[in-house]
Formats: sequence, structure tokens, C-alpha cells
Amino acid sequence: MITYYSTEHQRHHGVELKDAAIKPSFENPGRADTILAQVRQAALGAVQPGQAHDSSLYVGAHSERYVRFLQQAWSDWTATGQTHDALPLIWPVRDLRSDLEPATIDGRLGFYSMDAGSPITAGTWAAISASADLALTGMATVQAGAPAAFALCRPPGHHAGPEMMGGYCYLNNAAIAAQQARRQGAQRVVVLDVDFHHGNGTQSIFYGRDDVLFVSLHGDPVHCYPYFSGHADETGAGAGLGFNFNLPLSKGTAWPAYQAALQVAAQRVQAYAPDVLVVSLGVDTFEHDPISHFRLASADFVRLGESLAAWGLPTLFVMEGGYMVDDIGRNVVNVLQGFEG
Ligand code: Q9C
Ligand code: ZN
Repeated sequence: MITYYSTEHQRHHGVELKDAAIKPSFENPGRADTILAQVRQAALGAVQPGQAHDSSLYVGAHSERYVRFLQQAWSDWTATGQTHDALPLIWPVRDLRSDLEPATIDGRLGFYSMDAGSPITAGTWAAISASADLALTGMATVQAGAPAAFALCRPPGHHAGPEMMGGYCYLNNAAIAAQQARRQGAQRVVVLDVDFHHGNGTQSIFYGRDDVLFVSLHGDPVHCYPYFSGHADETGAGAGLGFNFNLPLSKGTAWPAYQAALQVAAQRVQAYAPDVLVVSLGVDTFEHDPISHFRLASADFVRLGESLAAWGLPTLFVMEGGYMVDDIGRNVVNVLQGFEG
């Protein structure tokens, strides 16, 4: 299958707060480059650049004002005399006002985020817009008749909501691709999220809609990030009621329980009869991932790919998380080769 990749991701390399210190983020440029190296070594197929798309195509998954915020955040930040990465430090939780958009960047960073995990850097917009464009390009390929494509997106996207960055995510690449599939004539789209962390952003974007079914297997939010989203009783709202399906799994989940949950997901997806499948492909379910708590072995990722192939749907794989940099390339390629059979 074709892999879509852009070197623009290298312009985004940020920090995170860990052990009471600012450290280089687990979400680093080496991730995408090691995956690319493995794609090449395995001769998975052609590697191509994405096509540039107008940022208006990100609207739908996101609000127009949020996209504008992302585009302007670095220049707004540097205009205040700052030269280091911008991190939010205050959020409009419960009793605070969340209906008014602040005018200054310190307020706007908190207004448009859920945590301090998504720094704004000089290269962030270049990287995130290129990443979303890879997902859009991949979707165009699948809608033109390819059985599958791989968008090697970095930064990842699934924590990013309609008006919110967080968890290393800014633009929700998978949701942007799903929305584009609808624009281009798909009647029903499924986003299946197999990243270890719940895809709260994707859930949020489609929560009130029945034209995109969101299905997610993830660490139970009782114990796992993002803590405030991903429970089984989140099933959608209004027209979307019944079109959001969360399968939270215990810490330590290994392949047998994972496979069982995947079969439950498969039944829901089959009943929905989608035209196209978007897979939010995180490999932080790996047993040696440094920030996650499942126990999938490298060989299990082949089985995951085989299982998804049996769904028989045109499929766009969109890269999400996975932080054991030495192994993520092999694990991703295992899924894609398992899918191709
Ligand atoms: N000590 C994705 O996989 N930090 N985002 C968790 C770890 C945030 C993960 C705390 C993890 C975000 C796309
Ligand atoms: Zn993750």
C-alpha cells in the first residue's frame, strides 16, 4: 500500500512536563522517521508526499476560530517577547467561564486546550497542517479505489477536539479525513481507534452525528489518560445516540482480551455497513511502551492487521501514538503487512 509522508513533521519538536521538569516530549521526530525507515525496509509500497490542502478543509472536524488560533498561535506568542515553546497553564474548568474567548495568547492557549501536552513551537503549524494533508491525501487515494493507504501522520491527532488541542495532538487527522470522505460522497464512515489512549477528540467531533460511527478500544479512563473521557456509557447524543462505541479495557490487557474486544467492535461496524474505514493507528498498546499499560507483543500487531482486513472495507490508516521508538516501526509495519495478507 502507499505510504504518505512529509518531512515537515520535523519542524515540530516540543517539550512536556515530566517529573517536575521540562523534558523533550515522548512525541518526537524520531518516531515518524523510524516508522518510515521500516516501511522502506519492508518494501511495503511507494512512499509519496501529501498534497497541500486548503485549511478550510480542516473546518468541520474543527471550528474555524480554532484553526485560526493554531495558525496564529506562534506569532501571537512571540509578539509578547517569548522565544521558547508556548504551553497553556490555566483552563476553564467547571466553575470558570468557558463561553468567552480571551483576547490574549496566555488565555487563548488555555481556552483551546485540555492539558499542557501540546506545546506550540515555531514549526508547529507547518507540521500539523502537513500532517492533516497526509490524511486528506490518503483518503483521496482510498476514495479513488485503492483498497488501503497509510498516512504517516505526525503530530498525531485523536485527542484534538472541535476546539481543543492536547495529548500531543492539534489537528485531528483521522476526523479531518472522515469528514472529507463524507464531503466526497461516502454515506457512512467508521473511525476505529486502536491507540492505547481514548480518542476523546474524535469522539467529541462526531458525538452528535450518526454519519460517522466512532469505535474505540483503549485503557479504561478510571486508570488511564485522558481520564475524563472514554467510558462505556458515552454512547452519543441526539442524532448521534448509539453511534459512539467505547470499549475500555483493563490495564495489562494482552492479545486474547484485546482480540475479544475487537470482535465486539467488528460486529458493531458490520451492522453499520460503512463505505469506508479510518483506523486511528496507535501502537502504544505495545508491551514495552513507556507511557501505556497494555501488553501486545510485536506479533500481535500482525494479527490486528489480519483482523481488520477481514472487515473487507476500503481502509485509511492514520498514524497516532506509540512511543517505544526502537519498536514502533516494526509494529506499524506488522499491522499493515497483516492487513495486506
Ligand atoms: N506519564 C497519544 O498517544 N501523557 N497521546 C500521559 C504519561 C499524555 C498520548 C502521561 C499522553 C498522550 C496520541
Ligand atoms: Zn496514545
